Amino acid sequence: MTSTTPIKITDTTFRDAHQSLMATRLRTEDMVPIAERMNAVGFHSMEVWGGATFDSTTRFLGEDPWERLRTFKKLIPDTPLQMLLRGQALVGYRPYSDDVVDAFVHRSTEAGIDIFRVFDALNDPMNLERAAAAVKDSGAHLQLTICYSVTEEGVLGGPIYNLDYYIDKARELLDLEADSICVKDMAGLLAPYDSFNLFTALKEVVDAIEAGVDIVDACLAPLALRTAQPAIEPLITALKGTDRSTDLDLEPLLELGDYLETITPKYRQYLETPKTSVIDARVLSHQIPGGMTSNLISQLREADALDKLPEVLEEIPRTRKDLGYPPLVTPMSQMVGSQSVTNVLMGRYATVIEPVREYALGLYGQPPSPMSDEIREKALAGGDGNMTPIVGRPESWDEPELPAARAAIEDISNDLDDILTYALYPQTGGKWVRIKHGLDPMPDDMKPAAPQEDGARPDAPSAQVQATPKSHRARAFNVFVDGEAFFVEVDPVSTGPSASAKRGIVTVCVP
Ligand code: 3PY
Repeated sequence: MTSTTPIKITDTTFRDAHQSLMATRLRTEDMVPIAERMNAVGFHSMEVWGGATFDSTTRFLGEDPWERLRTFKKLIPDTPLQMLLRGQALVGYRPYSDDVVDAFVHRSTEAGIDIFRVFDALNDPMNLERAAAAVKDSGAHLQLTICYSVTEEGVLGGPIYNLDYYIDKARELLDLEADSICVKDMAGLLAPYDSFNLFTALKEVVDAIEAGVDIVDACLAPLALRTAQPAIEPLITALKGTDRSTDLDLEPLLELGDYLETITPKYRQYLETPKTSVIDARVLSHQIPGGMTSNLISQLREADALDKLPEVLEEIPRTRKDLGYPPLVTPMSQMVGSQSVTNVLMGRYATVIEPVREYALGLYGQPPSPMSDEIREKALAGGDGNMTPIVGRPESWDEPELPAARAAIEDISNDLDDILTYALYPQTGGKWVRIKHGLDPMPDDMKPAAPQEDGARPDAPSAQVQATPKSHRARAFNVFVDGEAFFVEVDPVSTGPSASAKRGIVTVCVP
């Protein structure tokens, strides 16, 4: 059968796949070798930038995010490049001023972005407006996003996340002149029949533009599934011979997958999972998207309380309810996760974290359902006295932030790339700008590791061994290296989202 309406694929391998599966640690040097072949596949688009990649490159990888994007543009000239933009929060965790939003969007377009997928964690159009206008102004494709969420029932419907809610949202996005609309199902919650009903209803509203499910996100098999996206390869096979067949060849994709298999051992510490199952059916109740898991685990680990993870997973739906059922996506996922951890460790709302206070003040927009009065009062009671909630656009967004950023690094650089990096992340971005311009050395832990079978860093001054402590909170181990016994006291090495410490295995370096 010839395909009359082929499904198009947005490949996420270079962005959301590794963000979801390996804490956004995939380095440019490991993507470059296949970039030209990815360009030749025939994807509708490739999501290669945005989300957490900006933060991760500057904070952990010692890479310039702008240079990464320009490199991709050179190697991938024929496939539209796509980025994920968090509305007014851009690629950060708080809303920025309008001048930063405008400059960031225009600079991203110049550097190579063709399609901006713009979302807001609260689905509040106020947080999308400025970024949407900037994208239109820059001439790029504006893909506006509805974050898909459900309440405890786990299905489409009920008083908040029902069909009317999503149809209203779609209308709001059309008012913002969306070129296409994306339904973002961060944690894989959308059930098949709900999906059918949702897209049938949306189709009626958005018939002026591309209707129905035309494009799906997927990624190459080695970085697929678990907390990442579905794999492209079985999708192609499953649709073969139907009128939605993709027109993509399987063979080149298999070769690209073979390449990824050769580099993934370097990232083993992020990929390792304490569970055998690739399916986490509990996601239907805790609703935690992939990227949030790593944050939770590192926060608990820092507090030496990894054993509290099950309690935190139970607390998250309660905290989310208190805050008015925000969809769990950045930055709300971080906010709900951090407040839940605080609630478990210190007692419920004994401490209200600053972002929750700002949220209660209305600085993040309006929640889908009202926040609990009791929690709002608690949040506002602990502030600086100026605690009257605002409705509508915060005035602070009108106050330019770029001049201060420009002034802060004027002795180092006057390149807009660097000014924006600093404006978004004054601490970690600022540190990176100093490293980039040779004022500070590149820290060892930012340097790339060369490929090795066992995933160990070749430059590590020590042997790497595995030791099994008596409890996962243990700090002292008996370990054997080449048959010789050592007694060591260590902190578990950060293992990213996979938290191998949960099953009591840590990797230690023995001097
Ligand atoms: C991000 O905001 O980085 C996301 O990937 C949200 O899904």
